[in-house]
Amino acid sequence: MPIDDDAPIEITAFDWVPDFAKGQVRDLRVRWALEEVGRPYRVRYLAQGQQKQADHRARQPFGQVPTFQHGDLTLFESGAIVFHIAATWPGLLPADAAGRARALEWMFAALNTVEPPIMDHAVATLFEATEPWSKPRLPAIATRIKERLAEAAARLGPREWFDGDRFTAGDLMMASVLRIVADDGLLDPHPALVAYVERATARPAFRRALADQLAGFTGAPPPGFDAWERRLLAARRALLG
Ligand SMILES: N[C@@H](CCC(=O)N[C@@H](CS)C(=O)NCC(=O)O)C(=O)O
Repeated sequence: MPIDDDAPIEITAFDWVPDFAKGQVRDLRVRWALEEVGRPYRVRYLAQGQQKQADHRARQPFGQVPTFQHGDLTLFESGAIVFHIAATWPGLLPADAAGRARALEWMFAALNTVEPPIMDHAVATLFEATEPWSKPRLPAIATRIKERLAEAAARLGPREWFDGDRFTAGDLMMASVLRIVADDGLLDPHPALVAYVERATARPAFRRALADQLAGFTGAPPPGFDAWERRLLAARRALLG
């Protein structure tokens, strides 16, 4: 069935997350892409826990956000959603087939090569920071991140964007993934990556997307959250020295 490009767009996002996750929830990538291509959207906000209920699982089988609804099309997976946005409206993909393929290549590189060790780091130093297996895992994770970042920096070289002088959906994903560890100082050995993330996140579309995500956190934490967060953050501090 053809998609009506002008059909309304609705995404899902959380109405509350812990402070450490604010500005990192993956609906930001979708908001950013929509801002880049100039498409308005509305947001269906979920309270914590609602993502696991049947009506949301009908949209997202893994019980997560984001999802994206555009006319009759419902999508999950931020990468697939950003690609759909980039393929539907101009602004995030070059016009030539080779350039489009390379943008897709960088989207996969971000999600499938660079993000996994970065997420392992987040899991070990945050979500599973209190678990006994996290500390022994850290050196191996750190080595893999170091390797990936050095390789990414080597490829970026003096380029403005990964495929040259044009920002694409590939950069949107690479910058989204790299900025996860920017505040931990892991990019600091590579000033080119630091500058790349700064360049990407200075884009007006990113600033609007981030402001809108942050403005959407109007909900309340689940009961018992404070004690849980205090335990996690203390364990994180102990792990990271
Ligand atoms: N690969 C998925 C990952 C989605 C994901 O990890 N979503 C997180 C927020 S960033 C979530 O909904 N977590 C809550 C949960 O798993 O219950 C995507 O890129 O869309």
